Amino acid sequence: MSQAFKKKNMPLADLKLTEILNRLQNTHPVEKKEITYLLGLSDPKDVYLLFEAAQNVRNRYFGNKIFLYGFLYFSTYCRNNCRFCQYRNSNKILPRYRINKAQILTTAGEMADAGVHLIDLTMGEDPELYSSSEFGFEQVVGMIKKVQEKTGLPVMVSPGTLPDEILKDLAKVGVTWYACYQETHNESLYKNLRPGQGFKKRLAKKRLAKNLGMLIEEGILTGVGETLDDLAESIIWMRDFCVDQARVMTFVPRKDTPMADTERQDTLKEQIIIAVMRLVLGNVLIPASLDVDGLDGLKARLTAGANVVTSIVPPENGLAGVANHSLDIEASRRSKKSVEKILKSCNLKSATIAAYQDWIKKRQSL
Ligand code: SAM
Ligand code: MD0
Ligand code: SF4
Repeated sequence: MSQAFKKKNMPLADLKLTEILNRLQNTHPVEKKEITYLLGLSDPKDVYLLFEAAQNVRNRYFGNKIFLYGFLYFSTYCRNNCRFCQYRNSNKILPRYRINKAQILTTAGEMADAGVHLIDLTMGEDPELYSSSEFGFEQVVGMIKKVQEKTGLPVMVSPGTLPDEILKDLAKVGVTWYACYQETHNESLYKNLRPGQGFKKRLAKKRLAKNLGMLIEEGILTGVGETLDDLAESIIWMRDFCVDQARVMTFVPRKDTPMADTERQDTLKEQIIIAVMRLVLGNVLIPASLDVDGLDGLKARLTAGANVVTSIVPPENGLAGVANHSLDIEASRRSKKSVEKILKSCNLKSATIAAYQDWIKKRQSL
């Protein structure tokens, strides 16, 4: 059957979908209403075409190679009260921890020996940071520098909004990534999610970090009352800011928080957002986080076009996740070994460290 005949007889919606997917796969511009249309897909046949197109784009830039991030949550204390987060200051029930410099270095070394490509050093906005104790900022910058020296790996910091001077110190010691998630680019929804934290301030920290030469990861939540228009706005913001890594995580309602009774959204929406991010943003890193559904959720996110497995947490170190405090960690299901089994089943494999560092270098030279 000729192409023309096939096209002539295709239902309008299918014609529109394949036309948009073809245009996006050839990195042609796309309008916001088309992004919103893709985000709203629900027919399994259409969603399959969307994921197929996203995989084509991922494979074009990254082949079958996947990057792996070790996750080291070194302080779970926080001064803020994000309504979605179990680590919010007002939650006095959740046990908290700070791990000391020696243990951070040992754990980071173990992660590097296991073969991750990056160490993600994450913390709450720990009130101790503003003191001169071991967890004071100057100590933390020194610790981060030591992690880089000891592991020889790039480091991502996910510290929330730091004072400008500290961001400058981190850039000076060569920190590669700054991750600070806006959750949404709808300012009123943001204010509801992160009360008392400036919307513009959070954006400005990413801008400063970028100007200091750091790579930027932006992140959004889905299942927090956002609209398709909000999601499209966030993806357009990511494209225009030229983020280097773009993530979406399904909100996991946690007990003892104001959003505990929110109904948990199906993971399919996160998959669709990953795929649309891949098509609109192209050659960026897109995480498949183990933190939302654990190892069982990995294949679905890779099928949608993700190319980084994040939140790899070694067992027996007393370390926690964020959305899920302990899911799959002590069962070693968030280990590199367990992840590589899933990669193999998807005809994917972990990249070499050299390939990851090469991607970083190229990105930094843009
Ligand atoms: N305290 C730092 C901050 O807020 O930027 C870093 C901690 S962690 C990386 C923060 C991120 O985890 C949030 O920006 C949010 O995207 C995600 N997160 C927190 N709680 C979550 C939950 N219950 N479900 C899904 N994602 C969550
Ligand atoms: C993850 N639990 O990758 C981690 C965390 C912070 N940079 C990342 C949200 O899912
Ligand atoms: Fe604190 Fe970050 Fe959790 Fe907000 S998301 S309460 S800033 S740890």
